[in-house]
Amino acid sequence: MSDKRQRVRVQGSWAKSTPPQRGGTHRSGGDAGPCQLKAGNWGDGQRTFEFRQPAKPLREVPAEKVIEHAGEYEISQGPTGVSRLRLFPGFLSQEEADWMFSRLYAELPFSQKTNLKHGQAYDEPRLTCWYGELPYTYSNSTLEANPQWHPLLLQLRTKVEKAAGRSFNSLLCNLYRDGKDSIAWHSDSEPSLGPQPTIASLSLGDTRCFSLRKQPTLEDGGDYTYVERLKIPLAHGTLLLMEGATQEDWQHQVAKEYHDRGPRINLTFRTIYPEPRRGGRR
Ligand SMILES: O=C(O)CCC(=O)C(=O)O
Repeated sequence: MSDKRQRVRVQGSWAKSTPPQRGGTHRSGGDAGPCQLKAGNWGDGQRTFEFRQPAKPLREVPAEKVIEHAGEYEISQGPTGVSRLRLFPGFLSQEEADWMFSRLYAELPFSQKTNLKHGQAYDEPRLTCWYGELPYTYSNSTLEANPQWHPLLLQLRTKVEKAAGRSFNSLLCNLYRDGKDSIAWHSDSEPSLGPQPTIASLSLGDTRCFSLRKQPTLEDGGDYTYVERLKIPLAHGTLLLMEGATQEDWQHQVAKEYHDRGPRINLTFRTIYPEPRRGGRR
């Protein structure tokens, strides 16, 4: 087993794990199954079975783990370094989170961003707005610089910087209007974010499930079947920090949900460095 697939080391605590998905244990190839009909017994009404070891060892699909308690979680360690999450449920009090959500929902200039993939334009399934001295390009489309921060966002930035122990010069705001809005698997690894970026993500409004999946090893060649998976319910007023190699070694998403969900605002504070303009890697 390579370094990247070492067991996760955790300083906080895992809340619980959900049962394996997609069928639990998988047999990865091999043409001799564990059971085979014995030749010569056809038609006599008494079939017997002979056990044979599978040609290849069985491989477990790791159970998805849930993180829901405050703490610091080293989710992996590898040649690229440690991937770390820090979770602060109740970072904002209920009362604070309530009035901040109402004001930001009413006052932020959310709009539809259109991206480009394989020459095809598509609308993101959510609304966004961007704050920062520099533009931000991802998915072959650019959010222009917007240095006029909303005063409430400046207040929140100071509070988030204190918790993170570092400063941020930019903010991507996402509005998920309902459960159908989402963000697909990606990592925040655009060159303008520099190496090993820290992303500070503050959630307001309805709870949505934030999922992470490990990048597959080279030998798995892009197959995510056996990768480690994590799930974090991001509730009103929760702050999540993604640090170290997290953007290099993991991807994240907020999937669509098919039951009622109210609106949710997610504020992701980042630091952007100047770079020649080109498309991101989402
Ligand atoms: O809404 C979230 O919690 C995640 C947002 C996100 O992944 C992003 O803006 O890159």
